[in-house]
Amino acid sequence: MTQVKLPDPEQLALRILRGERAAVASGLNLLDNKLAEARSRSARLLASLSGEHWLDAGHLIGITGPPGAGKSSLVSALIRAWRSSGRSVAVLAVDPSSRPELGGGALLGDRIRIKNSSHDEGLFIRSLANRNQLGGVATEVWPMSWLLLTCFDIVVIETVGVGQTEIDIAEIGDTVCYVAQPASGDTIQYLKSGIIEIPDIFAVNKSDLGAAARKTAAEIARSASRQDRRADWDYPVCLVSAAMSTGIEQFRDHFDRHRSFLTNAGLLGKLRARHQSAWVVRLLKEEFGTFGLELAGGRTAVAERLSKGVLNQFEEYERLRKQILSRFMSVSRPSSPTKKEHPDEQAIV
Ligand SMILES: Nc1nc2c(ncn2[C@@H]2O[C@H](COP(=O)(O)OP(=O)(O)OP(=O)(O)O)[C@@H](O)[C@H]2O)c(=O)[nH]1
Ligand SMILES: [Mg+2]
Repeated sequence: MTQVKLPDPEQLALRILRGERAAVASGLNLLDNKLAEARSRSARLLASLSGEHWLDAGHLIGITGPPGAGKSSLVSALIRAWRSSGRSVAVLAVDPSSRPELGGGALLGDRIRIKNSSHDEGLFIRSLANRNQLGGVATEVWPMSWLLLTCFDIVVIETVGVGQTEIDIAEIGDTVCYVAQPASGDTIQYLKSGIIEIPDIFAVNKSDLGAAARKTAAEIARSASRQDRRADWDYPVCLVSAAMSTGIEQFRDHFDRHRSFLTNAGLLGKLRARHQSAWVVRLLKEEFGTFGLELAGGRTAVAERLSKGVLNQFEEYERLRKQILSRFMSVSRPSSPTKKEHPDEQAIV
């Protein structure tokens, strides 16, 4: 097996901050690499990229919704609107790898790419197979989004909503948008579930279908207004058509409005800090289970430590990870040295 040479993290960070495409791609590869050496380099890379500005740089947007609702088409339309106002955009398209209806064809990211110029320097698209068996968003997506936030104005994560995905995306994005399919069972299910509490913006795509789209928009507006949520945000429901390019500018403006709302209310930094903690806790739990988390002091203690202004959560994660591993070793270490001579006995412990 050929060994891939891992990049020097500090040098790579400098190149990423200069906006070099190849460096961004190689940074994402590093973050996606699970080998021990890659992980420690990832933490160094993110440490070099981080700083106070992390808490208010760019805009991280999650777009979710049922299969085929038109998420990729809408992202393409939004990209054109953002690019025409001079803003740079990065997209992470999370592909549910096990979807047979895709027939092994184009990855979601490729579909977006086809509709936009692949030679545009202000646009970066990466497809990511979702390896999370439980249908949620894989934990790599979060640090990847953060890397992209250091060099793009807007970072979009597109995922197919399957319950857990929406919950996960709400722990990543500054703004979450749900794209509904007119007159679909998925949307009705969605309205009945508690998940409707998550999105900040709703879009009913395919408004060119007429009455069905209008009816769905009215149903969503009714359900959304019944939710006991923030009184100071209006949870807009937009009727849009990616195919006909209608309603796109107003739709784009709601994203800006939501970001301004978060900043003006002093919520953006707090939200991101909370998302950082949630990510560390989730990753530790995924890797070591509840027992591992207990060895690090328990969920509440970890979240509390992280909320005390520790800026680089990635280094904090590595530190906690080492702490858990060393505690694991001391818990599982046999108390009597003679046990070493009886491997069968140790197996029982
Ligand atoms: N009539 C109509 N069709 C649309 C519109 N937008 C997208 N579509 C069609 O809907 C289908 C799905 O579009 P996508 O953009 O791939 O939808 P998606 O939600 O990203 O789909 P997945 O990522 O596969 O879940 C395609 O056949 C599009 O051509 C629209 O505004 N009107
Ligand atoms: Mg798509």
